[in-house]
Amino acid sequence: MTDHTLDAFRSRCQARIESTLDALLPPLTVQPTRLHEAMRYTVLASGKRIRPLLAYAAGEALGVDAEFLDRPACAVELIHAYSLIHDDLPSMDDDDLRRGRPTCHRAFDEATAILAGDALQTLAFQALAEAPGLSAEARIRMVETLARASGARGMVGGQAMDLEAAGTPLNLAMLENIHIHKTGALIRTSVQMGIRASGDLVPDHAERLDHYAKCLGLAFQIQDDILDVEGDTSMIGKTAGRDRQLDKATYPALVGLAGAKEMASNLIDQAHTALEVFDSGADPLRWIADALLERTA
Ligand code: GRG
Repeated sequence: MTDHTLDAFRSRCQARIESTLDALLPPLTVQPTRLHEAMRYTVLASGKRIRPLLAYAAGEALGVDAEFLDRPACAVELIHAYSLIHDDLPSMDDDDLRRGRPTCHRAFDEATAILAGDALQTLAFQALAEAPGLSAEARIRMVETLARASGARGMVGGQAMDLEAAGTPLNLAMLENIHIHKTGALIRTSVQMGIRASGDLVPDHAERLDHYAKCLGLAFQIQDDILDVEGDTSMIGKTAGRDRQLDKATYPALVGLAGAKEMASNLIDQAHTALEVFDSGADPLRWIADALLERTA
């Protein structure tokens, strides 16, 4: 490993992520071009790529070559992109802006946006099923992991719980349960991709990485809530969609801003503790954990 900073690690991964996504997405020269344009419009916009970065970082901790994680890392990003398109729809959060640009249904139309999300979801599983260099067993386990994390017992379930809870008072445990599913499941899966790609694994190491990912997923959401309250840069490129208008339960609302910051910081400490047995190969995971607390967008 020649990189010694998060920036260097990120730019090394970024090139792989962007070229893999570009190669996976259907070209604009092929029909139906409007659908393909909507898919590319959303996926190739400037996201933070946290989920694919985590997959590569978990792989690095376990000595997995990055090339084996190109497809798994991008499969998670494709699911994430689909979830953002559907989350922004008028029937959900009803947002006009995403990543600093009109949301997919605003830039195209609602039907195209729904179909683009659908097609991105299936593309994610195709990308995994056809991933080169991985054993059939690794690929099927990745497909299973991603399907579970994205579906009714994972992200979609979390979104459903969130919608059902709108307007009702939530306690901390209820809020945590929503976010563990809605946001956390996919972040956990990103790390799982690195674990699944590693053939030879000490069981304790898998558990530790999974614990790291669980802490990170929750800390990510708490930090998201903190950024919304603080002001704020997190609203750049977004509109006050229904999510924010309904006065939903958030961590700062339940435990105060200082309490939320303390919770996020404790979770990052726990994430670091989980990595204690790993050598410097786990440094990218450590850098990502620290950067999460410092993020402003
Ligand atoms: C509609 C099926 C369905 C699911 C939606 C994840 C999700 C479930 C909705 C996203 C809503 C949201 C804004 C949640 C807050 C945390 C979060 C996931 C933020 C967006 O992720 P980032 O910050 O976005 O990684 P970028 O644009 O950087 O990729």
